[in-house]
Amino acid sequence: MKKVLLFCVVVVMMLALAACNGNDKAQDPGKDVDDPKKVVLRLGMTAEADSHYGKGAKVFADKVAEYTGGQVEVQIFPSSQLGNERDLVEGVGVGTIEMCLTSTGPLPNFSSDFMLFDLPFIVTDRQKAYEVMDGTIGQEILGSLAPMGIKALGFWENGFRNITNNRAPIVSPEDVRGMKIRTMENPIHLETFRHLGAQPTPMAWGEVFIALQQGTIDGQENPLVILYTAKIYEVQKHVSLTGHFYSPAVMSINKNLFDGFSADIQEAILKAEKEARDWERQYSAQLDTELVQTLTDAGMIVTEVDKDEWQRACAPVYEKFMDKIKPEYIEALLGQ
Ligand code: EAX
Repeated sequence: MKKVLLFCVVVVMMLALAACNGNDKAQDPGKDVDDPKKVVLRLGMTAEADSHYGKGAKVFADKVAEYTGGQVEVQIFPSSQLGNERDLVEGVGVGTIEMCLTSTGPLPNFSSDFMLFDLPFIVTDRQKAYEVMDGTIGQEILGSLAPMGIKALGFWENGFRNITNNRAPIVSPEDVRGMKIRTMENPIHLETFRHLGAQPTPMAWGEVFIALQQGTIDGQENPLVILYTAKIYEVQKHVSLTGHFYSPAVMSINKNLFDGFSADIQEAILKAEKEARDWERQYSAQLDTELVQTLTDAGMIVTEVDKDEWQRACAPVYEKFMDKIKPEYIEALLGQ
């Protein structure tokens, strides 16, 4: 009897030990339980899989697999599956997810340096923006997220933002007066539409389609590729090509995780990110040209506007934020 009892105790202890080890593997984020040597990087985004973010992330994932010899796998989670953009940034910072690709819109909530890009019409030429973003100023701004636990790898592109609505063609700045326009959770975006007389409504991207469908907001503003891939044309009749804000996007990875990689793996990820970033930027610019006709064919009424008139109307917003943005940053973008 004693031998049977002892045998049962040993078996239970062995099972408990195995379960504990199994749990350790399962709880270790970024690990593949079937292949402990393999690193899995979950990459979250709010945009759709067929958007510029989604296709650029696929190029990144393929290059990471190639350059690491399959040691690192990037798994892409589009359509806000892992949360809205603020959740994604916070998650990467604390390590609950490994990577994200988000617009810079919510980033001033984490580092005011990112406000630079939100000033209306501060960017009118992509190439000049790329020079600043890829130079010392851009790298300084990316580095400002490090205290958050985030290694911001590079600036990708979301694009020039255009206003949509269901009431009537928006031609002049006064046409948005009184309109409930959804904006990102960004202080300059909010102030700009407030200044124009609209009722700006900050909202996570994942809630916008339903809000437009139910009419709780009149319009929103985004690059054409977001309008197309998120099917905004199904719930919005008009788009005006204001291009009032230029949105970069930022590819981020948890800093502790990245710093813990070997030099070879770090080099492979950095090489893959730069090549995929450049691919995504040119793809985004190409779509801006192609999608005017595509959205027209999808039933939207596309309105050209006098951008100089819009730039003059938005200019007073600058003075409200001059004390929050380094003057040399603004000169670098305007002076290019
Ligand atoms: O980053 O929230 C937005 O309007 C963004 O453009 C979208 O999440 C893609």
